[in-house]
Amino acid sequence: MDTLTLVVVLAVLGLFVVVGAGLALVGRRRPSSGPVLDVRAPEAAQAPYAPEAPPTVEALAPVAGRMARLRSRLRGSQALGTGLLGLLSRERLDDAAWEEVEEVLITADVGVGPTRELVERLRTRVAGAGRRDPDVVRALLREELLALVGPDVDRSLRTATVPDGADGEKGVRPAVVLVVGVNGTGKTTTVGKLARVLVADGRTVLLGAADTFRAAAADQLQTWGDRVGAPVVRGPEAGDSASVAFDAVRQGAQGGYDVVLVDTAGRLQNKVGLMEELGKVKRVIEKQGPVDEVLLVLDATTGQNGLVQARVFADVVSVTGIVLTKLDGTAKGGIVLAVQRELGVPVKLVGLGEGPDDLAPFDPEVFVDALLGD
Ligand SMILES: Nc1nc2c(ncn2[C@@H]2O[C@H](COP(=O)(O)OP(=O)(O)OP(=O)(O)O)[C@@H](O)[C@H]2O)c(=O)[nH]1
Ligand SMILES: [Mg+2]
Repeated sequence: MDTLTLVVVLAVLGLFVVVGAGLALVGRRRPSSGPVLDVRAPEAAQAPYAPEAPPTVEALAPVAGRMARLRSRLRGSQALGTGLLGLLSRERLDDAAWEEVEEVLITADVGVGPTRELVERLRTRVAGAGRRDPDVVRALLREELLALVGPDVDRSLRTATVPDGADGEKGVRPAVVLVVGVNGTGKTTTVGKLARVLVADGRTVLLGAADTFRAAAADQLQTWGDRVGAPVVRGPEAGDSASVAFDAVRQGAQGGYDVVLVDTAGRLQNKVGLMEELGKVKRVIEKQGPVDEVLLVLDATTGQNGLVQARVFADVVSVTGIVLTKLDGTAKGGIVLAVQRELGVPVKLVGLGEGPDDLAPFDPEVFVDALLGD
């Protein structure tokens, strides 16, 4: 083989190597199975570590007129109104009939005192009216029930910031709301729902998880807070609930919040030690300033037992408003009347379901109309 042949052979071999390598490269880029779509977004493929995204804050339902919108949930309580209307429209309205009226009221948890008062007034007015056609009776009953509920009572929640004259400065401090009640009445749920109401109203809200008894309690509150963007002040598990409450109020003031809502642990009203502890929670908060609202949460389905609870709590923490929960699950709406009478404290909010927007400012007219099935 002369030199020229050798050069030609080497050149051809070189060409094969180059072409082969080129084809191999192309082959690797484009597999034989045809075009491939890379489903990974380029950023995802290269994204650096990112902490968990913050929870999405929910859109909130308007608060005004909420009880009217949720009125159908009061269907259970309608038995009271329709029962009364039926009795009052009877042909003969003798003593026995009036006793039945009393029975209906007592059975619906109206309570003995308010029942007597209502029956007396109705007797007088029915006698005075002369005629008893359904419209007249209904109008009378509506008026008297409404008078008993108290249409003009101030039911507003003190949740606006409060002028703070401390140290001669003209600042404001957050309104402080303490939520109390026996186990399972709906305290935490109410704090969560109320936070939504306030946030929807444009307030900034800080939550205090002063229920340090149950490990899950602070988490439950946190879930509510996250949904509306309200931070939660927590303490160590089984820690001192009064100090968590104190911290929450302090951080609320330092952070310039409008409202601090403090959730507390459920406790039985007959457990003296626990009730004393609740008194301490309030006193410790008051070292920084007054508590503006003490909301007692009562489960409407527990009836007269709720009144016993109410009395004891009122003695320990001087309640300023009642939240009557689970009114959607009872035929005994009369508890509204009884508890106000018992404590001389208005029902300010009612729970009408388990949904996040099922807490409504109490509206006496809507309530009485719902009782009468209007
Ligand atoms: N149907 C109905 N259920 C309610 C209402 N309010 C609260 N609940 C339910 O009652 C149950 C207890 O509610 P919580 O808020 O955990 O009660 P709590 O008072 O904080 O309980 P403890 O912290 O254990 O004392 C939950 O299942 C709530 O969904 C209401 O207005 N209607
Ligand atoms: Mg709770």
